[in-house]
Amino acid sequence: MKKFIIALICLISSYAIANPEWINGEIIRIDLSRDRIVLKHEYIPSIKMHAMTMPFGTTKELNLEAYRPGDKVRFQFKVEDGALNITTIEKLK
Ligand SMILES: [Cu+2]
Repeated sequence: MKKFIIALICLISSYAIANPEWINGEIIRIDLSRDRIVLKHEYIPSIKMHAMTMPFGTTKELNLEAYRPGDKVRFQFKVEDGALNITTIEKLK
């Protein structure tokens, strides 16, 4: 039983590392020319950041042309050089 629990904990923690959390937000502004998006995001547990409106870095691969201000989205991000950069984004229905 103890072995099983340890295996389970390892599984859960590796899952958390391989699968970054999804954060819900709303698009406020999109700045394609500067690869930047301003999002109103909910609380982010992993970095204990309270809900706020702030800019995130983006890449061309995210195809942000398909998004408009006011869209409700969920996204994943990584912290690079103190900036939050979006790695995945998708619209919420
Ligand atoms: Cu923030």
